[in-house]
Amino acid sequence: MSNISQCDIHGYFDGEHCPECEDNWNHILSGSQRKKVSKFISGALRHFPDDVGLELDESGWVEFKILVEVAQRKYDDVDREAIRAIVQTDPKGRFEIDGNLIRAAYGHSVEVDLESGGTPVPDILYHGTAPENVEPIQQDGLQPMTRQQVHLTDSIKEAEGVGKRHSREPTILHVDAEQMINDGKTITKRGKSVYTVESVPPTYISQL
Ligand code: HQG
Repeated sequence: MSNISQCDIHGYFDGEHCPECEDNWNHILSGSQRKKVSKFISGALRHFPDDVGLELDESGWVEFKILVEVAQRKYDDVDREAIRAIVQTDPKGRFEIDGNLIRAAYGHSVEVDLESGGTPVPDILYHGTAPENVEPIQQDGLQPMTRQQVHLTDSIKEAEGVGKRHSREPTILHVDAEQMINDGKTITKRGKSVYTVESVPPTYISQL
């Protein structure tokens, strides 16, 4: 991940040079620290809130300032501004802010009730997985496994990236989202390019 900097005029940005103008910027966080802290706050909001003393409400929200305190217990040099910068520049839109509250946009294994529907969904979505999962997926469909939802994307490239977390040569599956919606299933956009759904029965899945 690249460093995060801040421009006095245009706000936080990736790298060292403001995309809008060439000057007036300050260093906020190194790429390596950004990655570590981002993983930690994602994990805290998605998987282990209890372990770090966070109490999420039923929709997954927690006060931003409490999340900052929790992150500071582990990384004593991060401050409110560093976390805000991580959240605002996240390439996948992993976090949502609402007033003084923050939550993970998707990816939860803890039970949360995120509101569903309401955003347009492309006709075809993609899912990258390990080749050895393809047979069981053709049998049982895509299941949430340890998470609350199945995660799909509108980008083949991103599906490849997701699949590479599971296998060096991932398989990309096509999901007929249009047909699923016509059949009454709810698919919801989360973050910038992730779409979640309760499950995907095999009939909607084909291989790229
Ligand atoms: C597989 C990341 C056998 C499924 C990504 C996947 C994503 C089955 C694995 C988000 C199966 C679960 C989630 C079945 C599904 N039989 N295997 N019936 N059904 N599987 O990590 O989708 O970068 O829980 O194919 O971008 O890989 O962290 O899900 O391989 O959006 O923000 O079971 O996490 O986002 O793996 O990734 P995961 P995922 P971040």
